[in-house]
Amino acid sequence: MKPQGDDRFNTLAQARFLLSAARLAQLPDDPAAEVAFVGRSNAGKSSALNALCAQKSLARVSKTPGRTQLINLFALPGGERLVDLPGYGYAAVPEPLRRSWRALAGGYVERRATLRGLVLLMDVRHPLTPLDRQLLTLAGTAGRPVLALLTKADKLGRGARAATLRAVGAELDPAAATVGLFSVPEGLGQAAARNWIAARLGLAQTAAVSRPD
Ligand SMILES: Nc1nc2c(ncn2[C@@H]2O[C@H](COP(=O)(O)OP(=O)(O)OP(=O)(O)O)[C@@H](O)[C@H]2O)c(=O)[nH]1
Ligand SMILES: [Mg+2]
Repeated sequence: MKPQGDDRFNTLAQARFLLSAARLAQLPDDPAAEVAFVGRSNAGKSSALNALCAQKSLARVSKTPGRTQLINLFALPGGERLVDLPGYGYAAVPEPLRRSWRALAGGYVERRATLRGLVLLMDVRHPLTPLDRQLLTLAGTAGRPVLALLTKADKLGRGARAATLRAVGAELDPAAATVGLFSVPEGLGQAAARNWIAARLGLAQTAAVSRPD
C-alpha cells in the first residue's frame, strides 16, 4: 500500500530501466548520483531493488545464481540512478568470470565518481562471507557509505534474526555501515532502506515520516 504523500516512495516507484553495461566505459558520464546494490550471487539484490521500487520486474530475479553479469542501471525522474551490480562468489562461476567481476563491479565500487552509497545484500543465514568482507574493505578504502541489509529474514525466526543483526552490527564500523534486516515477503526493512537511499541520492526530503515496517 502506498501511503499518501510519501514522495520518496513515489520517486523510487518511477525507476525505469536505462541501460546495461558490460564495461565501465559504457556507463553514463553525466554527474547524476548513483546508489548501487552489491552482494553475493543469489543474496537477493534484484529482489530488493524491485521491492524498494514497488515493481515486480524492474530488475530480473533468478533462481539460477550468477545470472546478472552486467551492470544494470535504472533511472529516477530527477536523473539519479539505481545500479544492480553482478553478484560475486557463486562457486560454479569459472575463473575468467571472477576476473571480469573484479574488473567490472570491483572497478565500479573503487572508481565510479558518481557513486554515493552501496547497499550490500547478505543472506541473513550466511552473512559476512570472505567476499563480503573484501567488498566492505574495498568500500571503506573508497570511502563509500554502506547500508548492509540482511536479506531473506523471513527464513529465520525472530530470535535468530535479532541475534544475527546484533552479531553483524558488532562487526561493522557504525561510522561506515548501517545494518538492518530485510525481507521482501514481509516488507521488513523497506522503509528504512528507502530513506537511506533517498538521503544518499539527495532526493527531496519532503516526506519526514516514512511508512512503518
Ligand atoms: N524467502 C525470500 N526469498 C527471497 C528474498 N529475496 C530474494 N529471494 C529469492 O532469492 C533468489 C535470488 O534472488 P535475486 O533477487 O535474483 O538475487 P540476486 O542477488 O539478484 O542474484 P544474482 O543476480 O544471480 O546475483 C530468488 O529465488 C528470490 O525469489 C526474500 O526476502 N525472502
Ligand atoms: Mg540479480
